[in-house]
Amino acid sequence: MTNSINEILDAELMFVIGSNATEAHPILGNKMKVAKKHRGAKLIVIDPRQTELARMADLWLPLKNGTDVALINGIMNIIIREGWQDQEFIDKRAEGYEELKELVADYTPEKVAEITGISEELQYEVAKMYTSYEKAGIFYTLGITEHTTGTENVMTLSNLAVLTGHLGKESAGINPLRGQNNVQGACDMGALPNSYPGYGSVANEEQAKIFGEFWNAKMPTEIGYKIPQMFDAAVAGELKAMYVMGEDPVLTDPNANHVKKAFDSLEFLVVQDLFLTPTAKFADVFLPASCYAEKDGTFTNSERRVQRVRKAVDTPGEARVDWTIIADIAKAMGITEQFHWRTSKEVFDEIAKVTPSYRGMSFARIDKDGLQWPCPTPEHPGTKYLHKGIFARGKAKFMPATYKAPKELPNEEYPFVLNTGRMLYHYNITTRYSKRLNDIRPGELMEIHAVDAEKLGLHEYDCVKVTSRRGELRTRITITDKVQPGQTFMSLHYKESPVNELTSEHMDPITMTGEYKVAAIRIEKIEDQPDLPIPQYRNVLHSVKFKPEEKKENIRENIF
Ligand SMILES: Nc1nc2c(c(=O)[nH]1)N[C@H]1C(S)=C(S)[C@@H](COP(=O)(O)OP(=O)(O)OC[C@H]3O[C@@H](n4cnc5c(=O)[nH]c(N)nc54)[C@H](O)[C@@H]3O)O[C@H]1N2
Ligand SMILES: Nc1nc2c(c(=O)[nH]1)N[C@H]1C(S)=C(S)[C@@H](COP(=O)(O)OP(=O)(O)OC[C@H]3O[C@@H](n4cnc5c(=O)[nH]c(N)nc54)[C@H](O)[C@@H]3O)O[C@H]1N2
Ligand SMILES: [Mo]
Repeated sequence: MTNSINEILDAELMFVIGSNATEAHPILGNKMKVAKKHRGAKLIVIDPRQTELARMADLWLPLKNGTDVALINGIMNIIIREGWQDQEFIDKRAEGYEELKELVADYTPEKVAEITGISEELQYEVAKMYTSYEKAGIFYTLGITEHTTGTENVMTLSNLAVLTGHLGKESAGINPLRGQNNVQGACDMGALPNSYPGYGSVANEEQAKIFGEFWNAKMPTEIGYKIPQMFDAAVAGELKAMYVMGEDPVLTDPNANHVKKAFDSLEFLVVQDLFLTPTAKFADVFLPASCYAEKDGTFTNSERRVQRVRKAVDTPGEARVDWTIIADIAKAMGITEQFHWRTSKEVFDEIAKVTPSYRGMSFARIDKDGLQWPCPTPEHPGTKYLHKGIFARGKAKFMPATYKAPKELPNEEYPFVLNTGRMLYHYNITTRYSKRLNDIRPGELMEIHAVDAEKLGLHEYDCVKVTSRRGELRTRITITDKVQPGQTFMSLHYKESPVNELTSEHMDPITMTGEYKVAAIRIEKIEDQPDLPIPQYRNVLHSVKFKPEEKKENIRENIF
């Protein structure tokens, strides 16, 4: 996030696109609700699904999946046509405006309405509302990134923010909401094939020299494989071994059949996890690890805040703290110069030493409230929001992008669009191991519109077989107007209805993120499947619908 979570409370306008924040980021989403309900903020939601925020929004744009570039280009076209851009900001702080202007001129309201399904009036209202407020922040998540045009989607949103000068100030900016508790920290640490801690490029000789001196080792300058490249290389017999830690790709990577084939092709697989996951079934060696409550260390959250994590309970059985496992394996491999840490504090001291944006941090300084990077010196107070006065590269560069349709569109054989994501009660594939949470929502319910349910002769909780070009699964359905006719939605949470058997092999060519949000599918009614559990109640955020035999207490009080 360029800005901080609490700045949401003072926002005048929230532009939420491809983000189901009240389910996927409930604390932050709650601040959005407070800003909207009690502090007069305006809310624009752009999402094909009618999320809770969409229902509260001043303007909700249920665009066709994967058409965001066209929509945002169209909104910029209107802004420029009406002269609502922030010309002073553009002149002072940006370059490439003429190219942007030229490109978006093609995105006339009529053309954009045709592509996106959003009326010309609604496009105009959004353009007007977003430019009518100073403190206007963009919030986006996977509805933007998990597409073949994910990179272009993000660039187009950045163009919009720069065009309107909604950057480098409080309660504004571009705010991608991070997924897992420490995904920001993992990236900051260089757990990526192309960067060192602090985002220096692996390919840069200068960086290789600096890190080589830190670690007294010769650093490679070759950029490594991204995850999908690893699977392809494994299938091709070019990659022989993998070490998978804290990830269950058999369930969570797209096109599961290809992933399983890749694991089958390896000569050696190590899995380090809390549970014997479906991926662990392919492993030659399983290393039992420790969860967040069993270890000391830090997590870095969405607003770049580095926070302490403290051990609360001992690890069970033979399980061990992750970094001690890695250090011992390194020693067993004969590495003697590095991995000498004795405590997690010593690990953090090394992090601060080698990561420029963390250099001013220590366990003592982050003890209570943490610190937001960049924090380059021991006196630096941390950084609440980015790009004040100057961008990292000097001037912001507009990156105009043309609209490209998703790779897989529905046809006669596969007439429905499948959109996938999450719901409040489960966390990716991990919370299914918790009996209490599993009891709340024990099985998948594919969302389908009443018009389509009727066509297929389906009733609430009926069982269906869902088929895509890559695989099939069984699930129960729920009939809801959260999705539009022709569209469906499933979560990634259930191994009994493993949605990534269906998702596509297409990906963003730059980030190699899968096109999780669009696949074409066919749905057929099948006889009742007793092994697929019927949930006791639906998502309470939308409607509380009890079956007659169930208790009629307030379900929220039961849960919390
Ligand atoms: N309760 C809960 N919270 C979680 C998680 C969880 O599993 N459960 N997982 C965490 C993780 S790892 C992540 S990454 C985040 C993800 O957080 P989110 O991205 O908010 O969650 P998703 O449900 O994947 O999808 C986001 C929204 O994008 C919309 N969308 C789909 N396609 C399009 C499109 O083409 N355009 C637009 N504009 N919108 C589209 C979907 O309809 C959906 O409402 O959540 C985190 N928080
Ligand atoms: N169809 C579809 N698929 C998706 C998505 C989607 O929207 N649609 N979203 C994608 C996204 S954004 C994400 S982030 C991925 C998530 O995919 P995964 O990362 O595979 O799922 P998680 O449930 O986050 O965690 C994976 C494993 O980490 C283990 N674990 C937890 N804590 C620790 C620890 O401290 N140490 C170790 N060693 N292990 C630990 C858990 O037991 C679990 O098995 O799924 C992706 N897959
Ligand atoms: Mo994620």
